[in-house]
Amino acid sequence: MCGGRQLDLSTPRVMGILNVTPDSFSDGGVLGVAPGDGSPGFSVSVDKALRRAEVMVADGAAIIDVGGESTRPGAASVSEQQELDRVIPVIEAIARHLDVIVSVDTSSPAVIRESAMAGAGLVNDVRALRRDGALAAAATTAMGVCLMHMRGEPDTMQKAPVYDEVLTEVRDFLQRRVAECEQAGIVRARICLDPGFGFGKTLAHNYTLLRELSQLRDIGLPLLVGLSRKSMIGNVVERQVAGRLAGSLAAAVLAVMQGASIVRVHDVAATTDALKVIQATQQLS
Ligand code: YH5
Repeated sequence: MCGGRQLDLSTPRVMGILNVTPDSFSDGGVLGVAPGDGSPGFSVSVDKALRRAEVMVADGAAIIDVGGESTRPGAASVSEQQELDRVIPVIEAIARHLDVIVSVDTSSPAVIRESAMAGAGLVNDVRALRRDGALAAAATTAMGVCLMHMRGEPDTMQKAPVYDEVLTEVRDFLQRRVAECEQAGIVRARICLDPGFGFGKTLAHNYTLLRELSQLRDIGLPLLVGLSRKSMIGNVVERQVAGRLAGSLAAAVLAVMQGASIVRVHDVAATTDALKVIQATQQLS
């Protein structure tokens, strides 16, 4: 499913988030170092990123999701070259040194192609390969793809989203994208699906989707969910980003209990423990 490698989804897996943006919401760009030569801009400390990935693998991550473009509303847009400069060295380092599947969080055809050559096994695209050339780029690789539902674009998506029935709309969208992928030559064994929590949805939409998540299993493909530290958790527990772990774990457990195969999280060790408790409960004796 994922490039040269097979991802075993017989038990749920943890995807660890590795942001390599200078303005990332959750880690404040702690991986960034000033270029130090007086040149403008930002360069990623590959070494720091690799060390952080190493800890996530030791903590139980099966996938490391490397992202160089912030999808936070209002975030600065990133040129393709900037995105390449940020993510490719990090992907190369992780693929070379760690026994883990590397995922690239991107919508850009060039980044998809270069990431595959650098050793990434999965494309995680919040735009579900809708950008010009992205579908064709992914098809020429052997990578897995995660197709996520998003209404609109990050800058505008939270402006009063309205759905007739959110689950039906998300399901129909994902099914259409799966059909497009298959037509482009991406076989179903390479595809996983994501309802896109927080992307063009109100709080009520997000909780409807979480409650009804099991219905997306009808499509017959593995489900990935990203709930970690999001506003839908923060709004309910009434805490800032740093205080959202317990709420995020509850949401991850609810998703996995409804059949989610992959959970995308910041807190790998804690989430791995939570999933182990689910697995122990489901083990027949
Ligand atoms: C996702 O759900 N999300 S980036 C705001 C936060 C905390 C976290 C307000 N990429 C997803 O993680 N890829 C992102 O606090 C994703 N699924 C997939 N497949 C947003 C994010 C976040 C935003």
